Amino acid sequence: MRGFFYCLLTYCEFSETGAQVTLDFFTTQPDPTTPEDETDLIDDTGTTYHKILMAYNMCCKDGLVSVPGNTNLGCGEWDYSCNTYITDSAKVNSVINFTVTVSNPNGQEDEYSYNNSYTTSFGDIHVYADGQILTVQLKTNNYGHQSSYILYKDDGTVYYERDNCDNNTLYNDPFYLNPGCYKLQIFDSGNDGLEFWANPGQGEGYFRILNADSDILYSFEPDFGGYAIHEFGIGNITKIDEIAHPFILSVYPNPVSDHLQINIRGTGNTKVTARLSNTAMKQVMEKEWTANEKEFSTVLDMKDLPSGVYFLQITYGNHSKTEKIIIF
Ligand SMILES: [Ca+2]
Repeated sequence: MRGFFYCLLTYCEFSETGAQVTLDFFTTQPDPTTPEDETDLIDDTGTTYHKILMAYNMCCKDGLVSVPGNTNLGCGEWDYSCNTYITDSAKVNSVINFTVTVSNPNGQEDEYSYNNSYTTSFGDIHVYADGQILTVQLKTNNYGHQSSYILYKDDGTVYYERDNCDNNTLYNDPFYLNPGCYKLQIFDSGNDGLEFWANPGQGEGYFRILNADSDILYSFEPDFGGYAIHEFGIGNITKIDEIAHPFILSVYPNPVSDHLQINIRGTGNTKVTARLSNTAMKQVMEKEWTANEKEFSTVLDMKDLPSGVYFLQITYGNHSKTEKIIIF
């Protein structure tokens, strides 16, 4: 049901003692500059305010309305004044806190210690096992041109993009992703998602992630408005040495018909291996070089390979990255 339950999760933790504390609660609806509510917390040495989790629940002013020919219900006008804050301690486990504390600033004793700590909260993300092909599946509705999606790598660069979609078409895009963090974002230029109760004329669609056995690992809510985001990790996403010793890889053009240019920037003096596999994970090419300098470039000849999707794994010293390559 579209927008029936907008909620804001706010996590607060207080351990300081001192003066009375006033908390202003903000939501993104309807006006983020105006506090939705205020609560005075009286701080005394005997009281610790701990793990207060609030959700803001809007009321439907007009009552639920039904749309002829559609079983879904919606609200004609929202009432933002109901100010119903609920606490749900069961949700605390889904929230992870990251706290930064400043100590001994400039090598001196701090004159004002009350602002030395800041806590922010974030939700856990999906982590999928590495070493498997994940398929991003998009089924468009009657307005295929409104749908597009982008798979981003953790550095914000675009790993893959699909747009110019046809109507009522099923797209299956396989990815063999290296361990790391990714963001999958779907867009709808009509701002009414793949499905919306008030626009039954656009038909139905879906957007999801499947494994090699066609099991659904993740499914986007099709009523997502203008866009929806799924952030996820592959494999061991806390592998520190991958972050500490990266190498920069660029591979182009992609799609490629004959010559694939590979450029690497790293530490030099290491072995470089290129392994090319098809979507059945059968290796069709392996090459090896030595990078003597920090900049390394080479060209792979692809023109004798059948057209299709391939995965190019570049190993640089102890680290590797995989790029999806399309040969046409
Ligand atoms: Ca749409």
